[in-house]
This record gives sequence, C-alpha cells and structure tokens, in this order.
Amino acid sequence: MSKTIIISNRLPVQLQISDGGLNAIPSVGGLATGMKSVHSGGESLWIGWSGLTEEDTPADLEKEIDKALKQHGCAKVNLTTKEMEGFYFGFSNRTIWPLFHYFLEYSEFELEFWNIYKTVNQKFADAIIAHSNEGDTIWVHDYQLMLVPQMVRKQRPNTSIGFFLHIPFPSYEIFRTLPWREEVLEGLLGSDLIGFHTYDYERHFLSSVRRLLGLDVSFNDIYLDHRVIKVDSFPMGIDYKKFKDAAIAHAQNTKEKRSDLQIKLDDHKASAPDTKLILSIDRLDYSKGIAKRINAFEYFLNKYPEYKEKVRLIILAVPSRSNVPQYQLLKKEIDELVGRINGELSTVNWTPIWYFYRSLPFENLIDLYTSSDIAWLTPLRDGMNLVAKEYIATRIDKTGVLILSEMAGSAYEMNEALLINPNNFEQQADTLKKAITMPKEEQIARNMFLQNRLERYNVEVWANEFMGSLNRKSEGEQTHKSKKMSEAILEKVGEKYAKSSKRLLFLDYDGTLTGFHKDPQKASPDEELYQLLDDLHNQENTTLFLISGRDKQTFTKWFLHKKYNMIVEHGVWISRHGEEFKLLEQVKGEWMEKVKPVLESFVDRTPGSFIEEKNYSLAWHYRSTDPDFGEKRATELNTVLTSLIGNDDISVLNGNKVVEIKSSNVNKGRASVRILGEDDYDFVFAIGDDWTDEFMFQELPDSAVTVKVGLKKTQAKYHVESTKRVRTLLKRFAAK
Ligand code: GDG
Repeated sequence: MSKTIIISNRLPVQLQISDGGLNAIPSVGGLATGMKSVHSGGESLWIGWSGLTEEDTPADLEKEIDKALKQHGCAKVNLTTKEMEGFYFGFSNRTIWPLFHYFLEYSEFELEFWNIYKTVNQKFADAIIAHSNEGDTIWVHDYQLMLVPQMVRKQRPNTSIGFFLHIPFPSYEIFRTLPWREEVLEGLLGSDLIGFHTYDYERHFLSSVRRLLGLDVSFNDIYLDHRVIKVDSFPMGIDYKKFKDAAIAHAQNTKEKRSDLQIKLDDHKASAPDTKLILSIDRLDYSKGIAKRINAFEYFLNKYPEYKEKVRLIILAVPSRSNVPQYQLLKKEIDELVGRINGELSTVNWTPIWYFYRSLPFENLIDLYTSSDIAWLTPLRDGMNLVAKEYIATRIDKTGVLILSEMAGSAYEMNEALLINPNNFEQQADTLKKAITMPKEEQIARNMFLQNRLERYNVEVWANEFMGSLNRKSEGEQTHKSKKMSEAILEKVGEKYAKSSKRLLFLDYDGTLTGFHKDPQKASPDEELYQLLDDLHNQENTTLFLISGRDKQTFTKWFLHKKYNMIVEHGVWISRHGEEFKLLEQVKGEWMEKVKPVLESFVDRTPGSFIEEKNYSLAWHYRSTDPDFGEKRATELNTVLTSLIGNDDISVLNGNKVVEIKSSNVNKGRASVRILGEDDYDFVFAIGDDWTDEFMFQELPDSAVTVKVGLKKTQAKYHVESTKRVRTLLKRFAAK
C-alpha cells in the first residue's frame, strides 16, 4: 500500500531522556497539527532529526528511541554535532535564513557550511529512499532541505514529490548573490509541486528559475526536460478550532484555576482599567523587527505623551538559535533597549514594557492573546506569521485590534487588520493611536471577516489542498489533450507506417530535429541527423519534407546537396529533389520597409536581441535577452505592430523566443495541405515544437499522425518530451 512520507528538519515529537528513561512527547506546533490529516494511521511516516545529536544519544537507548518514534509514525535521521553546526546553525541559519529574509549583510557564504548542507540533505534523501517505495508520495518541508527533492528524484524518477517553503523566497536580485544558487534551484526542481505562502514568493522563484537556469516557464508551470513542475501558493492557516476552543475554555475558567500569569494580567487590569495592553510575540529573531518595534513604541510615547501610563507593551521573545552570533547580539540589544526605556519612562505605578525572554506553555499563550487589547506584530520580513492569525482566532467576543506589518505573508490575507510599514515610525505611532481609540463596533466588524476566513482556510485545509494538488499532478493532470507517444502507441504508429504504400512526412527543424542554440546559425545538423534523414529520404514510397521558418540560404547550405524536399520561410519557398528554391506562394513584401525600422528600434533597446531578415518575412529573436525583459518587449512589439499593420495582409507569429512578421497567406498549414493535395497518400505525418507548427496540426486531415515536441498545449494528437525522443521515433520509421 502506498504511503505519504513527510520530511522536515525536526520531527513532530520531542524526546526526553531522564534517569536513563525515555519519553516521546508529540509537539503541538502549527505544522504538526496541520499535518494531522496527512500524517495519520499506518499510511504515513514522518522523517526528521530527533533533536538529539549522535553524541547525545546514549548507545543503549538507540533501539528504544527508534521504537518510541515508530509509535508516533516517525523515523529519525542521525546527525552529528558537527553536521548540526554546519547544516543547521551554519548554512540554514547563517546563509539561507538571512538571505531569504533580505538581510544580505548577515549572510555568510562559507564553502564548509555548503558542503555539510549537501551531505546532510543527502542523509535525509537516503533516509527517504530507505523507508519508502516507488508509489509513495513525498512531502518535503522548508529551507533546510532544499536539495532533497532532486536527490530523491535521482533514485526514484517516478515518485511524486512535493516541497513547501515556509519562509519567503526573495527577489532574483537578492537570490542571485548566493554562490550555489543554481544548485539550490535544481535541488528544488526535483519536485513535482513547489508551494509557497504567497504569490509574490512564487513569482520571485519563477523569475530566478527563468533567469538563472534559462528554463521555459508558462504561467506557473516550469518545463524541464520531459517534466512539468507546478509552482503554486498555499497560504498556511492555523488550527483555528484549537485556539478558539482554548479561548472559550479560558473564559469559563474559575478564578481559582487562573494561571499565575493570568492573575498578574488581571491585577494589572484591575489597578488601571483604562490602560490598554499591547502584545507582541515572536521568536527572538532579527527578521521579526523586535528592536525596531521597541524604538517605535518609544517614538509613540514621545509623540503622544498623553498615553504614558495608559498603555503597556508586553513582549514575549522566544529563545531561538542562540548558537548563532547574530542572535546573541540581538538579545543583548533588546535587553539594553528595554532596560533603557523602562529606566527612563517608568513611574511609580507604571512600567511601559513587560519583557519575557522565554517559551511559555500553550495556556499562557492563550492568557496573553485573550487579555491583550491590541496585537502589534512588526516583522521586517516574515514568510507568513501565524501569531497574527492565532490572536484573531482567540478573540471570541470579536474585539481586539491587530496591527500587522505589510512585510508578513499573512498581511495578504488579513486586509481588515491595520497594516503598517515597520520602518515608518510616524505611521506606527498614528496607527497605535488609532488602535487604542478604535470603537468596539469597528473592531468587531473587522474581526468578523478575519475570523470567517481563518476558520474556513485552516491548517488542515491548507495541508489537504497541497496534497490534493500534488496527487492530481501525479495522476497526470493533463496540461493538454494530446496523448503522450508511449511505447505502445509508437509501436502501433510504426506498424501503420510499415503497412502504408504512400507516405508523406513533414518534419520541422529547430526544436524538433535539433535543440536550440543561442545563435541559430550554430544549430547545424549533426552526422547522426544527416544519416537519419538520408535513411528516410531514400526509403521507397516515402516523401519527406523538411518544413521550417528558416531562410532559404541556410537550408540551401545545409541540405540542398542532400536533395531533401524542403519548404522554408513557413511556406514561401519550396525545393524538391535538390533543385533551386522556387516560390510556392506569391507574396508581397512592401510592408517590410515599414516594419524593419520598428524592429531595429527594438534591437537597440533590447540588448541581446537581433533581426533575422528573410525574403518575405522578418523575425525578431530574443533568446539571448533576459527572459522577463524579452517577454515584456515582445508584448510591447506586438502592440506596436498591431497598430502599424492596419489593413496590410500580414500577420505576427509569436514563436519560441521569436516574433515573426510575414504575409498572412503563408503558413506551414497551408503549405503542407497544398503538398498533400498533389497525390494520394495513405500515411501523413507532421512533427514540430512551435506555435507555427500548430497550423499543420490544425489543417492536416484527421487521419494524419501529428506530434508536438514538448509539453505545451497543442492541437497535435500526440506529444513527445524531447528532441531525443523525436530521433528515436524517426529511427523506428527508418527501420521499417
Ligand atoms: C516560520 C516562518 C511561518 C510562539 N511563542 C510561543 C509559542 N509560539 C508559537 C506561536 C506560533 C509559532 O510559535 C510561531 O509561528 P510564526 O509563524 O509566527 O513564526 P516562525 O516560528 O518564524 O515560523 C513563518 C511559519 O514558519 C509557518 O510556515 O509563518 O513566517 O518564519 O504558532 O503560537 N508557542 C508556545 N509558547 C510560546 O512561548 N507554546
């Protein structure tokens, strides 16, 4: 039976060893809860680091640990202290974390860290291979394991692999500074589905893939060899019910059952009923903007001194990655800031900031959420920020104001919150005032929307949506209606070919018989191709046509001596049996004088692009330009041409990194149908990769065997994934 394998840096259980005994306690984190529906029963396994390094694991407990983990559906990856240093505290948290959160100056590019990151990712991949079978579905989590998808794909080419990134994916300008940027992208592209919290992260990722790897991207599909990788955004939700229920239980608590923290909070409320509590909760991390927030709070108190003694800021900073120097410095900075501000502003009855540097039990978290009038979350960069969502979920009477940084992924879904730029102190001071004075009705109206959304799109829905999308993909969600040219189909087509008595073959050249080159002149035929074409050309009862958009000079040079039949410039010229090219179509070329200067101006403004001048058409190539820029310019060119063309009988073809302008009555469809009409053929075959080949696929009769190269949408009956496969197919014909 196939199962789901979840893989993350940490396991969702904590091991506790005391007096030689062992305890495995399930953790209650958002991910662990979210995955409940995915990680259930005996059909799933969660692989990760147990939290104990090899050195810290007593040898005699090893077996017991495995057993305890197994009971929770988990298996561990063993890591040494040195591996943990290089992989987790090193590459993950001193290179990737700062870089992906736009703290370029904190990012350390250490070869040693990178090497250990690779080794450890391989360990995780090996663990997956050891614990899984071919039909299993694998879901890899987060930035610590970005190479795992490709490492698994290498050994399990047909396994369904999903990857979710919990932190932002930065813009191309930031990402490209990483010395191992291509390797990281290639690692991720081992997946079938790559998920991000927001559309912006998705967009940034796709842009890096196009620019750094030069891959074709169409909407949110990436075309890589014979695979299509889907990229999508899945904003992570919370376990809404858990927070809501906890808040309800909290409200029903008797006085005696209150926690110490709640007693302190209640005392505060009783002593100063008008004082508002402002809450912030984060891991102590520079990306969360804690120091800036404290400064902004001081700014607020100075700008609006009437609120002194009327507000109190509670900061819960949860210890995190204290082995990393930046975090130690930050801790010191915050300690000093809180000390200074409290020292300067405190009065006998009032301390402006209550600061906790610790992790609190869940119940205390609920005490804080439910007792605070305002939640003030100001990350400088945050993948999502679940605290914002949790605060809203606990507001059972729907009061409370959320002030949230625009830089948090959650801001995209929480428009009804007061959104701020954490660098703008003026705006924050004014927003705090607005929050403090916001009428209850307005609070309720805003939170109603927020709560409805959070309840609906909770963490379980999030996990199921991701898995659903991954499963649909592996079940072969079709990007087009054409069938893959499988071995069985190829066999059948081959038989038909062998049995036929008069065959007509149309073969496109670039992207079909050969791959693309940055310089089209360099894409000349190789020996193997000549041999293959000779074999087909010399076959009895077979008429072979090379059919291309290329100019006649190039094809004369490459193929005339071979005497192959050729149609070039999309159908303007024809050459049969080695004769000079003749006009197949009467075309007018006056329009060219008008269009050429336009194309020239585009060449001037688009570095890397050039014009190909053919006899009756002009082509503007942009394969060597920056891909995004090239596409943008191509769209612009289309607009300019549309207004320029007017009533002229010419059309614009948008091919693969080329915009071609030619007479309307010329296309490969019309040309191929003309040839077809010259005789009675009982086997007609056309193959091509480009938009321009679609004319053939559309216009040839239904009985024709039409084949698209690549996975893009097509009118062809079949598709093959690569030029390599085209040759296999044609060799099969040649052998008949
Ligand atoms: C990463 C991304 C993304 C906090 N203090 C205590 C405590 N917490 C819990 C909160 C919340 C979680 O920790 C923090 O989640 P965040 O989303 O706010 O932030 P990160 O830890 O940085 O998480 C982030 C997330 O991954 C998910 O994809 O949203 O952007 O950086 O659930 O409740 N829990 C307890 N005691 C505490 O003192 N029990």
